Amino acid sequence: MSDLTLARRFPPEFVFGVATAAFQIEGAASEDGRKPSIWDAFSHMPGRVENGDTGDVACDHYHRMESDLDLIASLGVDAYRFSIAWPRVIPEGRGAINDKGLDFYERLLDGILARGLKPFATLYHWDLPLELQGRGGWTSRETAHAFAVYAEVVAKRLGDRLSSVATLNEPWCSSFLGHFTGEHAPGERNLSAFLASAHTLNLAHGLAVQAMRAVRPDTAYGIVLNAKSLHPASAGAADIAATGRFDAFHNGLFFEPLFNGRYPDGVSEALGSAMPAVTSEDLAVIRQPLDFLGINYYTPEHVAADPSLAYPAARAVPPPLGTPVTDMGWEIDAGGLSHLIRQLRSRYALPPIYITENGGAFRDACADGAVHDPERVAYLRDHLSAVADLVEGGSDVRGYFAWSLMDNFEWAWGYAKRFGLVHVDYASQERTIKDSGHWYRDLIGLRDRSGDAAA
Ligand code: IFM
Repeated sequence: MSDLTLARRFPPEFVFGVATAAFQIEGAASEDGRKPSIWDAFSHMPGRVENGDTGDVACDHYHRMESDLDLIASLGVDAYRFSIAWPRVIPEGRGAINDKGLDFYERLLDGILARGLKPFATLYHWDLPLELQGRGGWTSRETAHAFAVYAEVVAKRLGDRLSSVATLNEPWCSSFLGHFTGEHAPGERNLSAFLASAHTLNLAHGLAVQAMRAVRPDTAYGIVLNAKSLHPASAGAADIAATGRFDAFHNGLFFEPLFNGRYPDGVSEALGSAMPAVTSEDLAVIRQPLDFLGINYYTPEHVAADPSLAYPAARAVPPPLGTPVTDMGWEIDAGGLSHLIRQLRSRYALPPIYITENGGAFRDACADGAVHDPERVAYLRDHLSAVADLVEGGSDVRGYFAWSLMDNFEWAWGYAKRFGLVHVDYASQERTIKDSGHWYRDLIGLRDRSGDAAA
């Protein structure tokens, strides 16, 4: 299919954007009143992040915000998804508000709007104020209430400029990777802590939506989930049943309370003694009506039964040898995105969906002012084509954000993995638009904005 045909499969109002997150790009870790987050502490611990990388400087976006916004505008996108750093706004998580932090986001929003872009803000992309970690972090219900206060502060000061706010980005990562496998901050490895943090995050989301709606009822509120796109590793009954359990454990812990007001039966039965206390009031708070759901999709997973493991007695197995993968080792399969969205829509009454992240890490080399990244172009083309299939098939998918605007701090991988449409030379902070960035800009430019898109 030609790029012209692909571009014209999207309705004129479809939103094309690029995404980033505060900790991954901002740097300026201790400037203008910002205090440390759990990721500052974690990344400074030996052995936690590849190569000892930290977010101290990152892409220096805090100081280069205006030129980065020019860069975004030059890509021809409609929207910019970014996150607000809680430790800039309320440096200790609760208590004193830092006006200088809010000033930065006010300037950012003014810059976004001045360039005719739509701002899509996320309140929490993993940078919990470190002070709150000392009080139990996401395993403590106090943190949910502190988050609601932070959300209200943002709504009051920035709400007039915000059209769309997601509360949390990928709470599965904050809870599972942060509290169960320990790969992410705060690096805990404990089942009860994982389940408690998942519940606090769900509660924090609900309380924050309530708090922001009370201040700014007209803003669109939602949440961003990295739902797993799961397939049984074989047609055998054991693998099929294992996939169901795996799904409840990883996806159901978030989707069920958010959209059905309950935790999955299987999880509560199997892990009851490890589950936190959950009241019916909590469940009512969590199940707020939402204006949108953000879905981040990168790769599918194949699930096999493994009776040697604790519940869910299942594990993700690698794809067959020879399957194309990204530099993260993640299988490339655009079909996994359509499978996921169709499955979610068949299970839940969902609000309009945005694909809030999608993209690939590849080993890019910058030479003579150019970066040739044909694999990323192919990845984006295939996934956008899957999104077009969904839209044509009647799924209410309203936008797509490429992850990421530019190479950045890829969490436990530090700067070793590059997801950007724009290459960053971390020594000079020079930005170079990769071939994929040019391709994305050209595709967006080929859209039919007249309202009568050709087939
Ligand atoms: O870089 C991350 C992002 O912060 C959250 N979603 C997945 C991306 C790639 O790993």
